[in-house]
Amino acid sequence: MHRHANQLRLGEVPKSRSGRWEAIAAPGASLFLWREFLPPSRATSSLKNLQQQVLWQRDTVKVYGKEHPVPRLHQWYGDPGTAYTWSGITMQPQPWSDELVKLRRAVERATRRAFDSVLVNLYRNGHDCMGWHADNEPVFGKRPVIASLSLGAERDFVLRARADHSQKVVISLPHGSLLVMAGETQARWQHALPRRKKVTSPRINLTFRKFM
Ligand SMILES: O=C(O)CCC(=O)C(=O)O
Repeated sequence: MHRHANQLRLGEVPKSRSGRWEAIAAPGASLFLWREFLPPSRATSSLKNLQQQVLWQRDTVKVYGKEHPVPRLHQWYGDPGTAYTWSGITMQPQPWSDELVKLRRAVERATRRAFDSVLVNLYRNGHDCMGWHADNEPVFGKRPVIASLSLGAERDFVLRARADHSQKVVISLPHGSLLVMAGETQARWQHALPRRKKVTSPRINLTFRKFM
């Protein structure tokens, strides 16, 4: 992983807290990581609450006419009117739970951004994963700010430049960390959460988003 604190673009993250954010170097992308965003005990209680309380959904996607199970569980929460369609699946927003409201507030304070929806993913173990994609749906605008909170097993998050797939950045996302993807990240890069077969414990990731 490459980090250059001097490349932090102030204005995209709050100045008062900028010492806590690391800028991740990836040409054309704007990526900021706050490793110890949630104290471990708070992160662990949120992980447990979400594991129990989220109405986990198991979906399939059609690839070349064949149905495949999505290799993770998920759910979509948001304000009314924030239905989300990706890979042919339309998810109607569930109402925010108390746990999700608390997490959203903490993320909004840290980023000084408002979010109206969140995709919650459960990777049951290292066999669960997410393939290459960008969160570039027009409903999130041209330069979406997406705040990604990680709870549980530390997993590699990999980005590759659209123009040159050999240009890659790997970020290991620890328990309680908050990653912000902003600016041209979705337009110029794709990301994935690769399979890591040695990982035996679960991870929950929440990507907070805002409809335009
Ligand atoms: O689990 C992660 O860290 C990635 C999630 C992701 O890529 C997404 O929700 O679009």
